[in-house]
Amino acid sequence: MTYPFSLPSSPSADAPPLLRNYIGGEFVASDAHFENRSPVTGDLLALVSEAGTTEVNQAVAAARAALTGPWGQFDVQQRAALLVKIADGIERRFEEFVAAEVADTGRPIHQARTLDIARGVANFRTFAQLISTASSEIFESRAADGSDQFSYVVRKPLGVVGIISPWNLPMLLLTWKVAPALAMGNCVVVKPSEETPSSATLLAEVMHEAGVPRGVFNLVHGFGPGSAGEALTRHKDVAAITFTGESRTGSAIMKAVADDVKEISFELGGKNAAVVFADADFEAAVEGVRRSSFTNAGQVCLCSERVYVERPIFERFVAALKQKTEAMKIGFPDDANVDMGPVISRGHRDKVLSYYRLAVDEGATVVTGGGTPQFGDERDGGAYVEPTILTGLPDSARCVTEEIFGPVCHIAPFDAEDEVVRRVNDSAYGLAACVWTTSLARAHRVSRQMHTGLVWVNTWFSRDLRTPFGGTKLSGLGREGGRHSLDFYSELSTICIKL
Ligand code: NAD
Ligand code: 6OD
Repeated sequence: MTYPFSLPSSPSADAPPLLRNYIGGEFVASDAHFENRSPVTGDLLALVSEAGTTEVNQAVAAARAALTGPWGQFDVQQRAALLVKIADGIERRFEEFVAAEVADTGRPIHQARTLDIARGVANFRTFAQLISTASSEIFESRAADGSDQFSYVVRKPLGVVGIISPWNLPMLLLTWKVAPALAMGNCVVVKPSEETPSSATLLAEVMHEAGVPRGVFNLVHGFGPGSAGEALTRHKDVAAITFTGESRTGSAIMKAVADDVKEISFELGGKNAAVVFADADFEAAVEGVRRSSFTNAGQVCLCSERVYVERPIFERFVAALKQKTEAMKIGFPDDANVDMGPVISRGHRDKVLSYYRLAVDEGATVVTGGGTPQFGDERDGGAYVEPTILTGLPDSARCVTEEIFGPVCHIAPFDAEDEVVRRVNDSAYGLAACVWTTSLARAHRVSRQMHTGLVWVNTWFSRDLRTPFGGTKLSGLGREGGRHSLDFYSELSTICIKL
C-alpha cells in the first residue's frame, strides 16, 4: 500500500514521508520519530516526528503569543468567516483527507467519505453558524440603593486549549473540538493519536492555506505518558484540556491537571446497551443492531456491545443477526462493497482476541466469529478480526461489563421493562443506549430512565450537532455540542452596570 499524499518533507519519492509537527505556522521535524503502519497490511506508511517537552513548550508559547496578536482582534464575523474558509479548504482536498483516514485506519472508503471527512467539514460550518447567531444573557434588576442596573454576560476565550484525541474517528473527533475552540477565539495545541497522525497533518496544511494566523493552530505528534500528551496536560500555560479517549486515560489526565485546576472536558469509554422490545420493527432492529455493533469494526465509543432482546423474539433475533453478520464483507478498505476493515493495529487486535478467548472461558456460546479471517494475501499481515456475536453470559461477566472496543456484541434475553432498565443501568459506564420499539410511550418512558448522556430510539449515531454530547459515570465529564461547546470553550464574565 502506498501513502496517499505526498508531504513537502518527503526526502525522495521512494523514502517514506515524514509527518511533522506544525508549530507557530511552520512545519517542524524533531529529533525523535516513530512509525505509522497500515492496519490493512502492516506495511510502513510514514515516519512521524515525535514532539517532546521542547516542542510542546514551543507550541504553547506560539499559541500564547498568538492570543495577543491579530487573532486577538478578530471579531465574531471574522472568526466565522475563517471557519468557513477552513471547511472549504477541507472540501477542496476532500479525497486526500479520505485517503489519509483510510490509510491510517483501514476503514471502508465509503465510511471515510460519508461520515469522517463529511463531519470534519460540518463541524467547522456548524460552529461558524452558531457563533454568528449566538446571543448573550442580559438581566435588568434593581440594586439595594434603589437604582436600576443591568447585568450582562460576555464571553472571552479561555486562552491556550490542549486538544487530545483518539484513533477511532480521527478527523471527526479532532475537528469536533478544534472548530468550537477557534470559534470562541482560543488558540489550540492539538495532539492526535499516535496511531492516526495523517488527517491532522493535512488539517494543519489546510489551516496554513486558509490563512489561520501563526500560532493559532499548532499540532504536536506523539504518545501519552512521557511524551507530547503528558507534556501538554502538565504545561502551566495551557488553560484547558479537552480529551477524548479511554476512561483510565481521562483519570490520569485529571490527576495531571489537578495542580493547576485546568478546565477539562472528557468524552470517555462506554459499554453501551441496545434494548429490543418484541413490538419493534424486527428488520429495522436487526439491521440497526448490526450497524451499532459493527460499524467501524466496533470502534465507535457509541457502539452497542450489550444487546438485550425481549424473550419472545430472542431466538429469531439472534438467528437473523447471525445471518446478517455472516453476510458482511470484510476486506480491503478501497473496495466499494466492503462492510468492515481491520481494527486499528495488531496490538489492538490482540486485545480484542483476548476478550474473545475470555468469553469462551466465561462460558459464552460463540454464535458467529470469535477469531481472525484468513485471506491468503497481504491482509494476513494486517489487524483483522471476525465480527462476533456471543450469548449465554451472566451480566457480571467481564465480557459484558468491560469495554472491548471491537466488532463484538453479547445478546441476552429479558422479560420485563423495569428489569431491562435496571440491567442496562447496572454499568460503570453511561455513554449511550438504543431503544427499539414501536410504542411511543414506552420509548419515552424507557429512554428517560437510562443513566446515559444519549439515547437513540429506533436509530443509532444520528447526530444534530446543536445537541449536548457526552456521558455519565466513567463515560465522561461535561457536555460538548451546540451552545454547550460555546460555554466550555469560553470564560463567561458578568458585567453589572448601575444606571
Ligand atoms: P487512549 O486514551 O489510549 O488515547 C487517546 C489519546 O490520549 C491519544 O492521543 C493518546 O496518545 C493520548 N494519551 C494517552 N495517555 C495519555 C496521558 N497520560 N496524558 C495525555 N495524553 C495521553 O484512547 P484510544 O485507545 O486512542 O481511543 C479509544 C478509546 O476512546 C475508547 O475507550 C473509546 O470508548 C474512547 N472514545 C470515547 C469517545 C466519546 O465521545 N466518549 C469517542 C471516541 C473514543
Ligand atoms: O458525533 C460526535 O460528535 C461524537 N463526539 C462522536 C463520538 C464517537 C465516538 O467514537
